[in-house]
Amino acid sequence: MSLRRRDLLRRSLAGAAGAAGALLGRRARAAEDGHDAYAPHPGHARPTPVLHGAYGGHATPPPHLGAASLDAVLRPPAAEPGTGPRTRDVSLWVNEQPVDVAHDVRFEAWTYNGSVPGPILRANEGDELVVAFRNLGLHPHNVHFHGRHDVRFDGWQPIPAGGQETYRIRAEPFGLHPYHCHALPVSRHIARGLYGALLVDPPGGRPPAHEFVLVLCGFDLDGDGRNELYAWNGVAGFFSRFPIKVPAGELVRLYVLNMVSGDPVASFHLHAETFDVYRSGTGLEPDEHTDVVTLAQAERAILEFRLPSRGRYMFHPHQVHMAEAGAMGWFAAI
Ligand SMILES: [Cu+2]
Repeated sequence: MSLRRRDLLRRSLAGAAGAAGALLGRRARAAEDGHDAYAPHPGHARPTPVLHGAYGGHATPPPHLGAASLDAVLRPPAAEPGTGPRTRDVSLWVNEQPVDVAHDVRFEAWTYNGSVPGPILRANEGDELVVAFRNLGLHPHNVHFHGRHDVRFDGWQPIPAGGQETYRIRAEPFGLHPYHCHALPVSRHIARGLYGALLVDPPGGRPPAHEFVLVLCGFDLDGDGRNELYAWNGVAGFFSRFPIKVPAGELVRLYVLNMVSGDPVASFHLHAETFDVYRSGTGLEPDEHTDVVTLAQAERAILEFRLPSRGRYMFHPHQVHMAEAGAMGWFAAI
């Protein structure tokens, strides 16, 4: 991370902490006074002067969150293989509300259904999603799905504040598809948090596995168009504090989606193991076998692997400034 970005991040986080963030505030003030409370020895490179925590935990989650606090956006609804195409009712609403994205960091977010990212949607290929959309915000919003569907319901048309719309979206092809707001300027509406994941299962489903959704988020805290904080599933440092527990030797399936606005690419990197990559999840044979998969904005992949022995396996974007600013995490094989 460049000095400028580290400084920005320090100042952004310190500003968000306010008078109540005593520890961070003291450190930030000391740094601004020319006394760097972090510098271990004169002449050493300055460690990233933001927050604290275990290795990789330069940002920590709000203390009121527990290990299960992100389950709604981490653990997908169960697949329902064997059920024929059917109609599924989906309710999506937008509101504009602050969300806690790290300890002492409150972000003026725009959300689907109250969270960033929005809810995980899941369907079988061929299902029809009847999406009842309500705009409870103060700006025009909407919801646009990736994938293949009737262009009349593509969702780019702005729905005014207080308005509503019903979208009829065919869930196809099978794979992992983002949904997001497409109101102008789109970059702002995505950066504020209006996105989520739609999982579409192939006919017959996929083999049983421990499944998790990981959506990479970027947060521009000071409005300069650059992200100062990054997070898997909306809370910086969450999976550093609360590793994702999986049984050793059993199949793990990740649905990984890059919704960071403002950085051209991000990646997912797993330590000490390799994985199969199904790009966009639209095939049943892996596209590659590797330990890092790079995703441009809105790109996604399904990853499968087994962690062979008990231990902690680190994961993070290999854009290490993102990892250092909140997007570090662990799997704990137990
Ligand atoms: Cu919007």
